[in-house]
Amino acid sequence: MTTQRLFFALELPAPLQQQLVQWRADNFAAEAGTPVAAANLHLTLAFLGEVNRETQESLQQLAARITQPAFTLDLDDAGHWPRPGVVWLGCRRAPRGLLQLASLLRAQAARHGCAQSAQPFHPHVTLLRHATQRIVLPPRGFHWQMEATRFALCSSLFSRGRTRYKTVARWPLTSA
Ligand code: 2AM
Repeated sequence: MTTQRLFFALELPAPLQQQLVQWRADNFAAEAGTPVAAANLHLTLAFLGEVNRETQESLQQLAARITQPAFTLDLDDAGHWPRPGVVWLGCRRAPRGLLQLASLLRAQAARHGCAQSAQPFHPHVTLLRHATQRIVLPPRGFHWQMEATRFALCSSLFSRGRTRYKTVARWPLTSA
C-alpha cells in the first residue's frame, strides 16, 4: 500500500520566511549547520510519519471538524539541541491555542496508530540542521509575530538530495 510521510503544521507566511532567513544569515556562521530552505520553514503541530491513504483520510476528516480560535504566535526564543543537531526558533510563552491545537492533533494521530514522541511538545521552527558543534545563539531581543489563522497537513518528500514539503490540505481556525 502506498504511504506518504505526513505532518500537521502551521505554515509561515512567505515574508516572514524571508525575514527569518535574513536574520539567520546575519546571526549564524555558514559552518554552524545546514540551513533549512525558506519555503520549508514551518512549525510542526503533530508528526504522523509514514501514513497510508485510509489513515490520512480519517485524520483529514477529523481535522476538518476542529473548531479552534485563531491565535497570535510570538517567535521570541531560540535554542540549540545538540543531539539532533537542531537550531530552532520558538516562543517563550506558547499561546494556549497552539498547545490545544497540537494536543488535539497529536491525540487523534496517536489513536490512528501514529506514534507520538514521549517528549513534551516544544513548538519550534527548525532553522538549521546538522548543528552538532557548539553554537553561540544571538542575544535575546529578536521578536516576530504572526497570526495563526489556519493549519495544514503537509507531506515531506526527499528526492535528488533535497527535502520538499508540500501542503496537502488546509483548514481555517475560527476568527475571534
Ligand atoms: P524538526 O524540525 O524538529 O526536525 C517534517 O519532517 C517535520 O516533522 C519537521 O518539522 C520535523 O521536526 C518533524 N519530525 C520529523 N520526525 C519527527 C519525529 N520522529 N517526531 C516528531 N517530529 C518529527
